[in-house]
Amino acid sequence: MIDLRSDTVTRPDDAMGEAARTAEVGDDVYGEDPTVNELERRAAEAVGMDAALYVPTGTMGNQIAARTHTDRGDELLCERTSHIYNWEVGGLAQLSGLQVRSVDGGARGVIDPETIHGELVERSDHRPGTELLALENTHNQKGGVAITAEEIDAAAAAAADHDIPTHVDGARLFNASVALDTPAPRLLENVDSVMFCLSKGLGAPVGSMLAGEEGFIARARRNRKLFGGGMRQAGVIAAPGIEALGNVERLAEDHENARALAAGLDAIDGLSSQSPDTNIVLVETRGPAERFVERIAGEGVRASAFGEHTVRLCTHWDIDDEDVEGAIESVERAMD
Ligand code: TLP
Repeated sequence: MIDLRSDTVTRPDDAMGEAARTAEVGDDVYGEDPTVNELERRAAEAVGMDAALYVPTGTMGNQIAARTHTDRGDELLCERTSHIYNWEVGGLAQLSGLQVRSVDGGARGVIDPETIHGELVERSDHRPGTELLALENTHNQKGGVAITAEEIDAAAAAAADHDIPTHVDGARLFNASVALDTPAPRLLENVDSVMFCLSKGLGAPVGSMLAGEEGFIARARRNRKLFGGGMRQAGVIAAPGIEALGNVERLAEDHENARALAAGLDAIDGLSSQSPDTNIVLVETRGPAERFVERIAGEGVRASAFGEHTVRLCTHWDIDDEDVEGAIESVERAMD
């Protein structure tokens, strides 16, 4: 089976297993797990922020960020197809009492500064007040689009004009960084917080990081406990996370494989696919996406239906160029 449903399906390698087995641990709720502390230090450095917090999932990282930046009843502005709004079980409403104002970010999923100026709501006796702008990089649902530093700067500057902070859902931030050849700290120069996942292209079995300035992370740490994410001897899972931070450059292979996959699928009658920026390939199918996913599963390829006629395939750490060739051949057979 060639599993292209997500880059979350990867298995840890021997180095990660060994790191987990030999990790020095302590109680992280007391701040005493040296491995978690080391991961938090290195993660903050990797994104050019003051401090970082280890969280079990990307979803929790995003939700803690939203909770920490806002008060109940506030509004959060985000792109219409963003993960934080569409795929996190309505957590913004359920966990933080937020109302979402979603706007169209076009083909790339970027909110332009004019839209931000026009959509932000000033707090009054009648209106909630927008208190957070959330961006996503890479943009998952738009097909792993790598948002440039200039695009992020422009959006964050528009929000900052209204004293509103910007959070980046950077589940795949390092994919953007590698694709654009822009260091992650530069991509985040003008934003207030970022979440990135160790458990996607970087290959760790579990874990994500939330980073920002010192005071923000201190408040976020309290909210992590509130959301049930205070872990104990978490060094066992943080140690593979430290290994994962060393896998950034390898992401270029996933991007190359994704481009080859998209080209191969686009050449098949009844399918179309554009060359991706990073590791996410979107394929438009003539028939229903669900049916296409079933048919290719019968030929040994797993993918995710992402819309009525859209299917997502992700390349990742367990997929090499032979798997890509094999996947294209299997899809060809399924389409016969
Ligand atoms: N996304 C998953 C699915 O939920 C769609 C995937 O397979 O891509 N932000 C973005 C942009 C994400 O794509 C994801 C995961 C998350 C946040 C949440 O991360 P986890 O799964 O660790 O909670």
